[in-house]
Amino acid sequence: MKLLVIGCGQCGGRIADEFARLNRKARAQRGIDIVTNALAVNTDIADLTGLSFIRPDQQHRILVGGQKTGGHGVGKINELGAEIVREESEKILEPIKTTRHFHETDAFLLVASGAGGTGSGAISILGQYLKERYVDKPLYNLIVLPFKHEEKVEERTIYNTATCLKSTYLVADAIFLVDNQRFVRKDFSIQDNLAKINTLVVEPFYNLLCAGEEKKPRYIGAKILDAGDIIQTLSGWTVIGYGKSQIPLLKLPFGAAGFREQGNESQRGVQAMSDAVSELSLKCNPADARRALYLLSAPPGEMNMSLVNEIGNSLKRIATEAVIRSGDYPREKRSLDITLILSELANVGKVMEYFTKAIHYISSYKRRREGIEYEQQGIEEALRDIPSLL
Ligand SMILES: Nc1nc2c(ncn2[C@@H]2O[C@H](COP(=O)(O)OP(=O)(O)OP(=O)(O)O)[C@@H](O)[C@H]2O)c(=O)[nH]1
Ligand SMILES: [Mg+2]
Repeated sequence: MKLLVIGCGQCGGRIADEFARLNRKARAQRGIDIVTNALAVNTDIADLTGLSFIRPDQQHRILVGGQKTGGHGVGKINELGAEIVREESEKILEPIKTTRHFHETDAFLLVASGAGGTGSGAISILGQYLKERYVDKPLYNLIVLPFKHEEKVEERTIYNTATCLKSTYLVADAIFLVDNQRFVRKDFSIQDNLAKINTLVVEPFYNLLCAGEEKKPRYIGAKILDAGDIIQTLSGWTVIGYGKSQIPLLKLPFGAAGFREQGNESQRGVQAMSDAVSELSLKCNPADARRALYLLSAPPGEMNMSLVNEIGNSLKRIATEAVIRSGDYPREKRSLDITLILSELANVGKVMEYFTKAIHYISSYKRRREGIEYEQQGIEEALRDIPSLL
C-alpha cells in the first residue's frame, strides 16, 4: 500500500518526516516504495527547517500564514490554524496534485497533534478539501494526543484536542489515535523522548505497507495482505500496535525435540500478539473493535498453518466482536513480528473524556466571561462619578 503523507504543524511534520525515512528504508532494504510523497505544512519556519527527510524545497516544506504569524506559529489558537489553511489551501493542494507518482497513491494520511494550534486546526480543513477533490481516495488521519502533564497545566490543550477530534471524525474515513503518554520513557530527555516516540509511532506501518508491495516471489506470503484488506479494515476510531518475539539461534529440528520446537513457535506467536495488544497506540478494550487486522512477519521457515491459526485464535478470544483480516509476510530474519490494527472502535473512553472536559471548559469559560463583563460594568459605573483631569 502506498500513502501520500502530509504532516501539519510541528508534531505532524516530524511524523511525516519519519514516514519519508521509512520510505527510504523500504527502497534501500527491499527495493519498494510505500510513500508516494511526504509533505510538511506549518506556520513555523523553524520547524520546517528542522526536518531531515522531507525534501527541502517549498513544494514539500510548505510555509503558510506567513503574514499572519510572521513565521512563528499560531500559539495554540487552532481556529487560526484552520483559517490560514482555508485561505491558503492552493499552496498545499497544488504540490499534492503534481506529485510524480500521484496515481499510485492508495490513500492519504494526514498527521497532526490534537493539542497544538497549526496542525490541530489545519488537519480537518485540509481533509475536507482532499475529500472534495479526490472522492474515491480514502482519507486517514493520525492524531497525537497530549501528555498527561500538558492536560493538567493548559486548558486549551483539552479544548483543541476535542475540537480537532470532532472535526476530523466528520471528514476522515479512519483516525489512528496515538497517545503520547503511552510512549513515555522515563530515562530520556523530552527531545529524545519525542524523537523516540515518533520512531515507535511509524514502526508498525513498515511491514504493513511493504507486504502488499513486494515484487520478489520468495517474500510473497501464502496469504497476502494488500491495500484492499487494509482499506476494508480501516474505519472510524483506530489503534495500531506492534509486537516482536526473538527467535533463538539454535533450534532442534528432529523428533520429540522438533515437536517441542513447534510448540515453542506457537508460544512465540501468541507472545508477539500479546505484546502488540499491550503496545497499542492508545489504551482500549479490543472487545470494542468491529474490525481488526494482523500481519505476521517471520522467516519463511518459521511460518506454518498451526502458528497462523494459534495467533488468529488468540486475537479472536479478545476481539470478540471484530471481523478479522490477516496475512503473512515471509521477511524478518531473527524475529517473529506482529502488526495489529483494531478499528471501528465503538467506545473510546479517552475520546469521550476530551469531549466531556471540553464542554466543562466551554461553560466555565462562559461563566468567567460573564463574571468579567459584570465586574467591568461595575467599574465603569463607579468611574462615572469620579472627576477626570483630562
Ligand atoms: N509525538 C510527538 N508529539 C509532539 C511532537 N512535537 C509536539 N508534540 C506534541 O504536540 C502538541 C503540541 O503541538 P504542536 O504540533 O507542537 O503544535 P503546532 O501544530 O505546531 O501548532 P502551534 O505551534 O501552536 O502553531 C503537544 O501535545 C506536544 O506534546 C513530536 O515531535 N512528537
Ligand atoms: Mg508549532
